[in-house]
Order: sequence, then structure tokens, then C-alpha cells
Amino acid sequence: MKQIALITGATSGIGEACARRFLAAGYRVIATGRNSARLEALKAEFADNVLTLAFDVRDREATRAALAALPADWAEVDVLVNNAGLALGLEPEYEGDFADWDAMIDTNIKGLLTVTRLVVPSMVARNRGHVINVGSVAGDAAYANGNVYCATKAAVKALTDGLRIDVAHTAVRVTLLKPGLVETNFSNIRFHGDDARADRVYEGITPLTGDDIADATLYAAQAPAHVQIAEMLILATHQANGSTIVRNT
Ligand code: 8X3
Repeated sequence: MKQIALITGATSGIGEACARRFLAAGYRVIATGRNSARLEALKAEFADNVLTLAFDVRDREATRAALAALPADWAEVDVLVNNAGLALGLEPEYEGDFADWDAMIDTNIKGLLTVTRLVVPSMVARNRGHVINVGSVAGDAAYANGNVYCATKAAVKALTDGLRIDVAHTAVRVTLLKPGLVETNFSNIRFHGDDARADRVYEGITPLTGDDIADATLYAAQAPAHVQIAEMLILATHQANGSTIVRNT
């Protein structure tokens, strides 16, 4: 029987790259996201190997209803990739936008917690499973104007560490991925559609791609059962941390 990976935020960026990598590796994938059209396109491409669920992880009841309605042959999730998340804004903390803050906190922290809370009990009961949380180098230390985004990713680190402790009596594994500069739609979203500003984030440096992070995700998932990849910090070459980036300009 093929293993099942549930990937949140699977309609773009790292999430979509993970969905494609896991499918190529022989998993069946539950792809979740807000963009129904992109979910349908994935379904059309991969047919029976994909189950799509359209919901926003910020909507706890919609998330609960969608996961509760999983057909029996899709209900036993082997790998949960908690990827749904976003950055909004890059301003001093004293000038930040309340709506941006709420969206980041509700998605990156509370959404991740909701999905974890709903999926992990079955893993514990089966003594089997793997939770892979997408954190960020931004969670290691704040960078200029990153404030709330960095705080949400620091929270993801704490929640991942906490979960790893809480399931240590089981065979469930828990991994934190901490990507650095990855060129996806991340910066376009952060800058509310200002594509020129988004492009400047990746100027003078070869950024990571969603595929690079998907490779690491799959590596962690496919490690032997006795190997728990606790954390992976994946940076672009010429990037040393969240704030030190040497550009060739
Ligand atoms: C994405 C990496 O450095 O742009 O989480 O915050 S960074």
C-alpha cells in the first residue's frame, strides 16, 4: 500500500514542490489549500494519487470538517507536511499592519496547530507517522523589519520541539525544516503584489527553489525508521543566516 502524505498549502511554492516530489516518489498525496482551481489542476494531473481538500487552515471548523470527511482509504496519514504559511509586510514593528499580523499568526501558528491537533492523534494511536513542519531561518533570529513573521517562525520551532517531546514515547517522528531564501511567490505575497520589490530580494544571489526544499523534505521522510531528522537549516550559498546575504551586484 502506498504511503499517504498530507501537505498543506500545496497549491504553490514549497508545498506544491513537495506534492510533486512525494507523488514522484510513490506516495499518495492529500493536497490542501485555499486555491480550488490550482487544487483541481493537481487533481487533473495526478488523478487517483491525489485527493484535494479546499480549506483555509485559519478556519478551524472548515479544517475539522474537511479532515473528518476523509474517505477511509485516505484517513491514515503517514506524513504530515505543515507547510501553509506566509509573510506579509516588511516594516518596523512600530509601523506594522494589524491585519498582516493577524493573518500571519492565524496561519503560521494557529493553522499549523489546528492541523497538528487533528492529524496527529491517529498517528499516535497507530504508533506510526511523521510530522514535518516548515519553519524558517527567520525563526532562528529576528532580522530587520521581520519582527512578527520571525516570531511566528520562532513559534513553529518551539511547537515542533514541543511535539517531538510529546510523541517521544511513540514511533512518530517530528522534523523542522528551516529554509532560507527560496524564490517562490513568497516575496510577491509579502509585498502585496509588488513584483519589482519581490524580485529585488533575490538579486545578486542564486536563491533556493521549492524543489530544493522538497528534496530535503523527502529525504527526512524517507530516512530509516530509527532516524529522526530533527532539524534541517537550508540556506542559499552566500547566505549565512537571515540577515547576512552577500550579493554579487
Ligand atoms: C523565508 C526565509 O529569510 O525570507 O522564511 O525570511 S526569509
